[in-house]
Amino acid sequence: MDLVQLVLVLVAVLAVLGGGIALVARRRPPRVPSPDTAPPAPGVDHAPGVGDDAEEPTDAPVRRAEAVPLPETLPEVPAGAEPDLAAEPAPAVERPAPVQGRMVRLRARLARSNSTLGQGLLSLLSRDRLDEGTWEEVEETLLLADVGVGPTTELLDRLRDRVAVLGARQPAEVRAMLREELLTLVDAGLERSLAVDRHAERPAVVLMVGVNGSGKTTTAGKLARVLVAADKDVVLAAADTFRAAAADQLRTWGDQVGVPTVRSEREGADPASVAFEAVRFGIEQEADVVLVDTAGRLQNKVGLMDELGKVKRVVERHGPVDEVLLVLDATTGQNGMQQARVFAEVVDVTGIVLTKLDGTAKGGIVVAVQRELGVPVKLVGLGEGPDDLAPFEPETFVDALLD
Ligand SMILES: Nc1nc2c(ncn2[C@@H]2O[C@H](COP(=O)(O)OP(=O)(O)O)[C@@H](O)[C@H]2O)c(=O)[nH]1
Ligand SMILES: [Mg+2]
Repeated sequence: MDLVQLVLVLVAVLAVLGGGIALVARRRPPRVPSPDTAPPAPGVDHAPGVGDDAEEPTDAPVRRAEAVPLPETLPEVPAGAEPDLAAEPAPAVERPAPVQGRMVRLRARLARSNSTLGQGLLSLLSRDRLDEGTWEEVEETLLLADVGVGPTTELLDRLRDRVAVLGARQPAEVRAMLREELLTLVDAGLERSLAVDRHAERPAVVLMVGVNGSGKTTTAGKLARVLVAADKDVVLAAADTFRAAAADQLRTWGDQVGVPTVRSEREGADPASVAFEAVRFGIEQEADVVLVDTAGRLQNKVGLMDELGKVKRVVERHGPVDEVLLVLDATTGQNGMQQARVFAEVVDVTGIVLTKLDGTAKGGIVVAVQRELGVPVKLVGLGEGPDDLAPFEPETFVDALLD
């Protein structure tokens, strides 16, 4: 390398370095020292030294390790639990309507769909002559409304007896008699309140079960609103992990009323883990109620039994489940009854939610399913709207049938 080459290389190196420095200098925003406060600005008034802060003022709050609260004991996590759960409370945007008097307000929907049952019976029993043909029509009316064979026979016998005693049948008398008998059939004395009161150290836990499309997610969302209206702190758990859309659907309901939804970001995650984490989150947040939405695929009974059983068992590591609500589509008739039986074998159902009662003339299913499972109908779905869920009231139901 001769001298000329060496000089060229040196010039090139200097040019590159100089350019770089110029670039850095150009990128740095000009720091204008304020005239009245005049502490020396690092990098401007003197060259930066080791340990100098680049941009951050030294009095900026520093997050220290001891400021982060740690739990005393870490809760036991079940095998296979996923850590990738997200629970962010959303800002409350809606104040849902209170639940008092809701079934009365929605009564027109019951009456519309059930007119054949109540009105039909009323007109049959008001006929001048009650011959065998008429009694057969009464029976047919009850069976068509899905009241079920057992309860139908029972009611028929009682009505025959009472009509015989009644003699001349005044319309008001017939109506009163039918009202009384229908109330007996619906079992007005059953306890129908929901177990949604917080325990001393943990929230109440409600499990929603039922087949696909029965209305579980919708009902969980509507129920969250009912509870929020009653000033309860609610957590939703998206334990239907088959499709991400199912969790999105639940979260949309929660977001509307500022209720957090615990979900897994991963499709096909273990539903039991999501439910477990949700209850843990509910305990941490001192929530009143955790509503667990589950999947309802009924490919085979064994698979369903395994999954639902596991969800319940794992959640119960935190404490007993307070309510297991079986969500049934009222329009599915005998099929729905068959499903009810399967679910009742898998989990101890504590209450029934009959959805889509607004779209069916088969209100008799209320009677049939209660009889079959020995469990009360606690809630009824009367439409797709957010506040179209009502506590089941036997009197309102029967009156709606007869008016
Ligand atoms: N008309 C009517 N539709 C309902 C009612 N409850 C739920 N649905 C509809 O039923 C469909 C299935 O509901 P979804 O909650 O997704 O069922 P899931 O599969 O059991 O979670 C949705 O289109 C709901 O809007 C109800 O009480 N009345
Ligand atoms: Mg669902």
